Amino acid sequence: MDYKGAVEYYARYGVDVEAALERVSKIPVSINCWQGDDVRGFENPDGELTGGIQTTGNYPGRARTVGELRADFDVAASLIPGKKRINLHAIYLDADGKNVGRCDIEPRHFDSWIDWARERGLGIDFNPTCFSHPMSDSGFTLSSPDRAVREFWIEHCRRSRDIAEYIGKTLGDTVVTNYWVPDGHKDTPADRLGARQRLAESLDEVFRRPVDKKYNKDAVEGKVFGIGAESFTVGSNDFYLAYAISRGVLWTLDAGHFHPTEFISDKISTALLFMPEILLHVSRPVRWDSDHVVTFDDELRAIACEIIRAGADERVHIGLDFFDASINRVAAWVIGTRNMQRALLYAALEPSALLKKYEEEGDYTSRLALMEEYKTFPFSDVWAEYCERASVPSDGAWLDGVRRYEAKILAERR
Ligand code: RNT
Ligand code: ZN
Repeated sequence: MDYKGAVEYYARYGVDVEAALERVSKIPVSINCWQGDDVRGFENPDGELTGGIQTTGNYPGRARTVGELRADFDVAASLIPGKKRINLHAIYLDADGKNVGRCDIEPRHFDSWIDWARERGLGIDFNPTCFSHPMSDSGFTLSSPDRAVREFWIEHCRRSRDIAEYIGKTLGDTVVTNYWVPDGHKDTPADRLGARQRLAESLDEVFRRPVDKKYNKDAVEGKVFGIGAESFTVGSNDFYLAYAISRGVLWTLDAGHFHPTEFISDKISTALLFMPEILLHVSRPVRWDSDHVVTFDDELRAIACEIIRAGADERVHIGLDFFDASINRVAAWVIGTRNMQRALLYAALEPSALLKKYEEEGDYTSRLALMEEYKTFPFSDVWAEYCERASVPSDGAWLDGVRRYEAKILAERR
């Protein structure tokens, strides 16, 4: 089938393909900068990744400098359709090779990122980095029993928030700042309440200064466990759900931060009923919070469908969170982000009005029949059109571009 044929095909099910293309082209996807260099950043690139998260693999070509990371990102972005943002961590500062501490970071260390993003029409999102640092070696940051440790991380988070607001103001855009801390116990704790109370109090300190929500929105991310923190995570999902609702900040749902049969797609509708906005970390957990590259799987499509069906295009901020060091990292960005875009388009083309009608009528047979038939609608023709209009390859030919870049540039990085 060609595009025209596909438009007619979808129309028979009440789906306006042109409207779907238009809609999806406006939904930004925030691309995780940390896929480009295995979450190392430029503060101390030779340091160890800690905090209970891990990259595995030693594929050659990791970006080692700000310049390399940006060049790699440009190649990836040129192969991805749709609206893009870049998600930065505080450790990706540009300090001209100088060593700047976590509590010494300033807005100016991100000026070159702002210029770079502005030239490309990219939005920026931000994260304080509360791991990979001697002050987090105890396994605790904002919830540490040691006041000096807590104060150190409160200061780092405050500075990160100031930087985010500055980025938002300078770009005339809204930055979403996500707070994730690794705090947890390897073994059964004796005082869960105390730790959670300290975390809540520290976060309240971080958020004390009123911020202009036009320029910065804060989001808090919980999880189940991390490596070395298997028994207890201070910032559990429930903790942050309650915190987000009571403090009016965004709740972050990371697809890898739940038990293996628990899915974030099912949580989106609940969140939308009780809070104005949320942040997603779209990831792919394989047996654990492994942060595999996002694939076009059932859960990814379900996540996209929940956003689209709810009309929550502007209330759900989509961020990607994966880091795979075992494959070409530029390709990893392209694969994961194209899949997110692909899923959004797939969702926008769903004959949802008809499906909802069947459901209201109690006609579950028709609902199931159409849901299954929909899976093989001529989606690839519409996706190809979407890519062509965005001047990016519509099929796997994008890999040729990455391979050329690999041979010329990445292979030289030894
Ligand atoms: C860790 C969280 C967190 C990080 C990134 C690097 O489990 O998912 O979001 O992956 O901030
Ligand atoms: Zn995450």
